[in-house]
Amino acid sequence: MVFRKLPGVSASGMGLRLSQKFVFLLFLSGLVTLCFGALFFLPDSVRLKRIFLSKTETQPVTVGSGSENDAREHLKRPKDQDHPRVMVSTKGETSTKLKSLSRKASVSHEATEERLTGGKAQEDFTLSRSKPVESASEKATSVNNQAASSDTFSHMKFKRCLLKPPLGRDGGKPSDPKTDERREKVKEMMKFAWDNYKSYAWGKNELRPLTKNGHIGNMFGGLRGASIIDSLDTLYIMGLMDEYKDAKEWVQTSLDLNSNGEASLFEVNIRYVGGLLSAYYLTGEELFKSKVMELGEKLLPAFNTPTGIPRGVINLGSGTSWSWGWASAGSSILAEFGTLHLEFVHLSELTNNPIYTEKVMNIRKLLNKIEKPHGLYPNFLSPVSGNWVQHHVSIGGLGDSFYEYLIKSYLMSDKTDDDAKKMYYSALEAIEANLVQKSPGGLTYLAEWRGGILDHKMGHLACFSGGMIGIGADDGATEKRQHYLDLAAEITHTCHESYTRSATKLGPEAFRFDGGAEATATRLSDRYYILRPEVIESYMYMWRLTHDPKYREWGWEAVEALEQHCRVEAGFSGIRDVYTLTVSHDNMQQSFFLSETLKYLYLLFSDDDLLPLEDWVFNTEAHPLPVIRKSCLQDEATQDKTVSE
Ligand code: DMJ
Repeated sequence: MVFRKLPGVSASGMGLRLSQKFVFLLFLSGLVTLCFGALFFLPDSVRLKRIFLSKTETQPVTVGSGSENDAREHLKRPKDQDHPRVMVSTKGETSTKLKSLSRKASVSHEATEERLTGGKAQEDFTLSRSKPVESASEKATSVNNQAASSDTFSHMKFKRCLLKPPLGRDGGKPSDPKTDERREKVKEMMKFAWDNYKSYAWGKNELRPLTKNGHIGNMFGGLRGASIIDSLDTLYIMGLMDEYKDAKEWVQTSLDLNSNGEASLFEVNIRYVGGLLSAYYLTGEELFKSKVMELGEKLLPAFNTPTGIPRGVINLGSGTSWSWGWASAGSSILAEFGTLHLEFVHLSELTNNPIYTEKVMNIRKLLNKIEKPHGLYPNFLSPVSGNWVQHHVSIGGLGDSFYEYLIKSYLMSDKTDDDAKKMYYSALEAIEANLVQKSPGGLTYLAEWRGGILDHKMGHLACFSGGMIGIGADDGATEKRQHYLDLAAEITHTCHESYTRSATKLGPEAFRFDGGAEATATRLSDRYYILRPEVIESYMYMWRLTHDPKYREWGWEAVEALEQHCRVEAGFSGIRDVYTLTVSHDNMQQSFFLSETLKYLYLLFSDDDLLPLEDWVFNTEAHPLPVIRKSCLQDEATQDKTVSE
């Protein structure tokens, strides 16, 4: 390199100046680095630090209602959406008083965990959102599922393992003309509900029958078409084939699983996963199988918690999960994390990937091990510490379908899942010892339990238990079988009473047995009916178990009441007060009306060979899932056995 000589400066002098400058620059840069580094030691509040070190990472966001009162109101409110027999409405636009979920920046997930591990499990109604960490096993899942999907489940073979044809000899058509006429009426109701949904709310989650538009709500994380997915199997078993084809085509062309919203893990599981699984098993359409496999995989990150107990809310796009803002101290809800088993076991069957079963077995293991007050399962559990957060026990909202899934897991396993069986019968014993009560008027009911104190209230949601105790009766201890059947009948009778004691002959959301009340709502806020199925569900099971004609009569009373008070020009609507004949409609046709209420009514008026209980178990949204006959499925010899369709 050639230096041009500056006038008056020797070559050596120029070299000296340059090295001085170099040293000076070096010193300067050292100083700057030192000052910048010192910023890290300043307290968070110092402005300089905030200017220079603005956060680039995602801030934890909390979602929840702003106060305990708001949250409690949320728990009670009548909804336009539902939740695990919780009155959690998730769905609510029916009451103008009600506040919807609001976001507020507050406690981070980490902070919540710290409190919990510190043993201070206080009531905290903020939602904590956690950034998901994709575990090695989850990373593997995605790959595994792809691999598993190529290992195809044989629908043909599955059908050969059924004991009877799913739709019976003649679609369950009853020979008695009166019953057949009633069944046709229920089918007409389904068609009416469906046609109106199709006309005014197609592709939305639910129909608003008064305003003749659609409702999306915030339960399904941006997924659409809840009424379509919930209706697939009902349309199919009713033989409404044009409608079923429209529904299937919508799934094919428009069911977009790449949504990025906040979903209830429970609701997506029971409605979407359950609905797609049933549609696949009943029809053998690969479309439903591939959709449900894709969706199942999106739910897995919800289990990334210290205990493996999933949180209630998940973002289906990012996999981020967090707890409901209204749930005590960032807890998970028994009826939510306890209502995954049936669907997840089937996901493992279809994908040939054990991960789904592992996830729910892990929940089972924890619940089996944990100490239970008086043998009861409280409704709130910390997904961080694995401890109960408070001692509220209910067979209605917040607890209900956990118990249902214990006995149904046993039945669905072809009676091989002995842990589920043991857990169910000991839970039932504890329920009988602590919650089952007899009113002064002789009605048997299930009270709620709050740290040892009984609340003499029974929710409409708890009325599913008549059917549950009924289907479990036969597998109980020999000396208890008749007793369980009697108990199931008594509870179903009480729930029927709650209907007959109202002006509309429909039952309230909750009824009480204190202050002189006998199966009636004493609070204004408990008087609504949102087209719920539970009472009719118990009629259906009790009919199948006893063939006592009163259950069909009771079902027919419900049909007449629905027709008279809930049918409006463009669909069916819930009502705000069952005790007045001047009805006020809530403008919501719930998707479970199509999947459950009308399906159970149709089954009630059908022969028992339509979806026979030897072969099928209904998930909590009334989606039929087949009993898994492992030995038959693995036995090559079954190839030769035939079952006519
Ligand atoms: C349905 O979504 C399910 O039955 C759930 O288990 C409870 N609530 C509704 C119906 O009331």
